[in-house]
Amino acid sequence: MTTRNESAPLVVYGTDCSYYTGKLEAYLRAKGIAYRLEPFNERNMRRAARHTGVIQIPQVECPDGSWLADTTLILDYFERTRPAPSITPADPATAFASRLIEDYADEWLWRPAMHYRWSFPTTAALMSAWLAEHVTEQRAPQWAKRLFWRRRQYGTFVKGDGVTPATCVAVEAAYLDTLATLEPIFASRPFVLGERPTPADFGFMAPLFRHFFCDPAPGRIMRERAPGVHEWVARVWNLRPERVDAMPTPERIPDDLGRLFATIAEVYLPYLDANAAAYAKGAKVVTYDVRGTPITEPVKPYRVWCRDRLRAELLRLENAARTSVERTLGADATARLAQPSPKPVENLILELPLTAPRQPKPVDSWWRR
Ligand SMILES: N[C@@H](CCC(=O)N[C@@H](CS)C(=O)NCC(=O)O)C(=O)O
Repeated sequence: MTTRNESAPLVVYGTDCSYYTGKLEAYLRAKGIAYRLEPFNERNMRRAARHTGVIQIPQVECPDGSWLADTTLILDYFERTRPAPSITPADPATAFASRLIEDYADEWLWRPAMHYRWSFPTTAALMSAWLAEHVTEQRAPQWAKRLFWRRRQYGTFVKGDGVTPATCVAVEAAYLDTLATLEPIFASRPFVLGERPTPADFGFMAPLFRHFFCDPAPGRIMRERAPGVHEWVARVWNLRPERVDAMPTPERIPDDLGRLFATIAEVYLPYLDANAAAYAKGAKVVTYDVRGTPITEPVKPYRVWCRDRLRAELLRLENAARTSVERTLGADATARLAQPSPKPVENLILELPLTAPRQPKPVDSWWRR
């Protein structure tokens, strides 16, 4: 019989160049939750998928044998089960704003993060060599592994996700606008919503840390244009629970976030609506407009679920909190988000922690079979 040491560290399957692994690690460090990073490979990904039903990183194996997946759900789970020090604002409107920003930041900036990693030849050469070296299981020469990674990542997440010569400027603008939006905010306070980190900071850590800060091409742009954002990445990575505990929690949505909420209201939420409508029609791709640029990309069932989660949180707000959100996001955008998606997506991850094996055919990170 094996005994399980429940105070042992979590095992996080991931890599230290990964977007969502970086977000999760930053959060676990801030909370003081011990973990060990275990490089992913085909074998442990297959094993994780048997428990969680998804093929993606990071995935977490807990000391008691249960499993966690999806960084948004994992943050929620630990905010419930290990609340101190809390990163969830007590004020409901501010908490909602932090979750909306988290979702926007880690979903919408995925494409520019992949574009800056895989479309720029020296960065792509470096990162494909890194992956070829670290994902050791495949028995193939290094050059073939490098080629595999370069083609796979570019094909799936750049070209295959709507980056073309016609959309490239709009995709890059998402990164450059993020820097221009955040730089003045970090000149006046340490975190997105105030003096203490919230889910908004960890959502932004996904693209801004492992890709935009660490990768050569976008890293140079960050250092030149937004040294305050560069400093914020290190600040979030350097959080410790004792320090977080002493930080005052934000009590209201700051009124200088207009540019960020305008992008969410004018670009991200209309995209989520278009994705949900295309999903309801059974379409494989969706075309929508980003400030004058049409973008076509695969329909993502996962993001229908993201939309419906945000909607459920919005509907739970009482009148005063709902009014604060309307003031920040605009009445029209708030009313649109309050509408149900035409066809909801079955919740594939369910409640964490996961304790029973899942369906035999796992989904990918966008919940496609
Ligand atoms: N919603 C998931 C997304 C996880 C995700 O997309 N991870 C990426 C790597 S950072 C991945 O595994 N992509 C799938 C692939 O490369 O096939 C989360 O928050 O954990």
